[in-house]
Amino acid sequence: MAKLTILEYPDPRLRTRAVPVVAVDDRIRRLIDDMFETMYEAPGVGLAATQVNVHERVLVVDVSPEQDQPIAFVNPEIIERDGKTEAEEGCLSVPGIFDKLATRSAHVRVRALDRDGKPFEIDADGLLAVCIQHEMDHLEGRLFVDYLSDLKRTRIRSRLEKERRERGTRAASRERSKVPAI
Ligand code: GNR
Ligand code: NI
Repeated sequence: MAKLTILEYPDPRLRTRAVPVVAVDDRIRRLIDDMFETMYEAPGVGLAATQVNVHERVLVVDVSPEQDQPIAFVNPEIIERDGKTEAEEGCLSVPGIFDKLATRSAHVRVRALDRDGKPFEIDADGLLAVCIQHEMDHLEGRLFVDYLSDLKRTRIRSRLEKERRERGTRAASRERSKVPAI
């Protein structure tokens, strides 16, 4: 298993629309395992392949308190929606930013393939429903900040770019200090 690098907003690769998985083979099973490892280490309750720069329709979630109920979805489709819910959302690709969205369905029924390529359906509500919708947005190249006002999104983008610059400067000065003076 390997921990993968999570892309961060405003990385343009997060805007890629993922293509369907053609065959659930060992490559996809390895991707699923690596995505779970990356999600649990982050830690997060969900992860879409888009976030680790793989543009195929795979997502993983685990919203259980003990983080012991992993669910992997390949080629997921929402086949029923019901109700509306407002929930505070965050995203591993938009670190440190949380905001309330009013755009999610309260219940969804999802059809997908499991890690053996076998079709299954699941009824979700609460955090699981919100999380699945959040992950399916990633597969379309959409982020939760897209539902916020332009002003908020601009502020979030500036803040993350500034943090990234500061991180980069620290790494660069550490690197420079290793270079001998002569
Ligand atoms: O860890 C995560 N928490 C979360 C909380 C509320 C709504 C959605 C999420 S998903 C997020 C992990 C992530 O970025 N998945 O794409
Ligand atoms: Ni996310």
